[in-house]
Amino acid sequence: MASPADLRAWIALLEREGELVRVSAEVDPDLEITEINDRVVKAGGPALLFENVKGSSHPLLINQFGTERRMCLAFGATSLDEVGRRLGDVLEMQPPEGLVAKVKGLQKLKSIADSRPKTVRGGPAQEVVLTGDDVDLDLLPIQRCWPRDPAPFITLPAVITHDPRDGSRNVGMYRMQKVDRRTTLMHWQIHKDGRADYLFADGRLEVAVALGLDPVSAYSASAPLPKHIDEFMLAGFLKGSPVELVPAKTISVDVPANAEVVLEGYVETGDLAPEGPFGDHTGYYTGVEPFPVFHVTALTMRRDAIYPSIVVGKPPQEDAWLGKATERIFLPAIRMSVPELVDYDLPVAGAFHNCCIVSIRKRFPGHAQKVMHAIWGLGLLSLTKSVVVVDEWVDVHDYEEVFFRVCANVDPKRDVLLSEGPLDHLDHAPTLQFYGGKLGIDATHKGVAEGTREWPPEIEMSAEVRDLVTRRWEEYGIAIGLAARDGQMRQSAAAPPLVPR
Ligand SMILES: Cc1cc2nc3c(=O)[nH]c(=O)nc-3n(C[C@H](O)[C@H](O)[C@H](O)COP(=O)(O)O)c2cc1C
Ligand SMILES: [Mn+2]
Repeated sequence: MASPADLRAWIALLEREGELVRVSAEVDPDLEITEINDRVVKAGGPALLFENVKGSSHPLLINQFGTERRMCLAFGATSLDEVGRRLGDVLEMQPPEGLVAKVKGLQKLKSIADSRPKTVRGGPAQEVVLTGDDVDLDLLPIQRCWPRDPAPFITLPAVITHDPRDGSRNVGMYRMQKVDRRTTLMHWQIHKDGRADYLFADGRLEVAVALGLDPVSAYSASAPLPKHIDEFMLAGFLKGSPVELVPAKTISVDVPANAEVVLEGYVETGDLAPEGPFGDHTGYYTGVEPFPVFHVTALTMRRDAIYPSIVVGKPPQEDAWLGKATERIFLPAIRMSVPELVDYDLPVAGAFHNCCIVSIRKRFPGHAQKVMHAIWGLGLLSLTKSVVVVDEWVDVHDYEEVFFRVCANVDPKRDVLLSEGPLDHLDHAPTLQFYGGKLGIDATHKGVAEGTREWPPEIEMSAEVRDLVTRRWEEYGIAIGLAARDGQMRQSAAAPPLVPR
């Protein structure tokens, strides 16, 4: 399965798979689309293509990422873990032994080499070119998402900048509050690479914004890569074909040739204006803060451009699946630094950085605390507010089981670590913005090596009796079916010894 080449191919695929509904009734981009979409997202419903949006001749696509199945279709994969393995295979590459391994190794290296974006002559993104006074953001069906939002916001952009020091490209997804026909704000939070490019600029920084990309390129803008790594390279690697770029019309930035819409323009040092409030993915409104002003010098687009949108708000929302994709895709990369990490889960209700559950192969006293500190030291995961550590046999995605382990295995005085450090820009809970408390909960088994009593064995029925009851089940005439045992938690019995004695 290949991933779709552009937004049109993606829409066609969604339609073939019964994953898209076209809405021809006129709808208002002012709040109404949010309410429709909120109901559909929460019901696990389809992507929506609103063909008749009040005040605009361009259709609006929303909820393209709203389920795990659609996310897998986007990546041309059967599971998000499979996408993670594609990346893991390359990260884990060892010097090959023998001819077969060498050939395989070369294929992997080729997949990296082929992932570099490539420049092409032209593309549909520039069928229509509006510059200067002709630039008009009112042409686009930009949504005002929530009642207290002061203006419409562009919500699903791929914002492209170059580091003024070394020219390296950065692509990120940041909401853009519309100010007028030719101006928006750029919500670059303090921990983000886009913000760093802006801060390194002395004067003007050119910015391009691509709207309506193939789903993998769009996803890549949200991926938390180290600063010097180009998100479009990740997109090319995950798609198996390079992102194609064309030179922009009014700035020296290359833009995706397949985009539906491109905004070209610039921001300037010290040119800030109040942004917000905005109904955010925290489930609350984020307050008003100064953010850079983006001046649009050109609007280029396909003749019949489709405008992509997303609404964040109280979880779960569509962005849950962009986050889950990141969680799965980056697992192998995290294991490169934290090899004892078996699995992790960022609960959607925790807005991703409020809680991280990790399972570890525990080998020594204090191992859980080591992993907490590792999480607090890793990229954007460093913003994680609370870390819960469980043993390797616990399913981190089964919150009921995690809750059981936390309740059963924790002595709050001994196993709760209070620390402090950087917190997410949008977190309204800490007393100071950006900085506050961290909570680590060690819900692993302990033992004498950690200065505590002998840990009791977990209750588990013997395999013989389980088999016997399974064999005889029909005989008992109890009509609830064997499924009753499916909810059983995994047992520690099969696991290697805990803390070495
Ligand atoms: C729907 C959506 C909206 C987002 N909005 C913002 C935003 O307004 N500001 C921001 O800094 N990050 C936002 N993010 C998160 C960034 O896209 C993400 O942290 C990304 O890794 C930033 O890229 P960068 O580190 O290259 O700057 C959003 C993510 C999603 C999925
Ligand atoms: Mn980046």
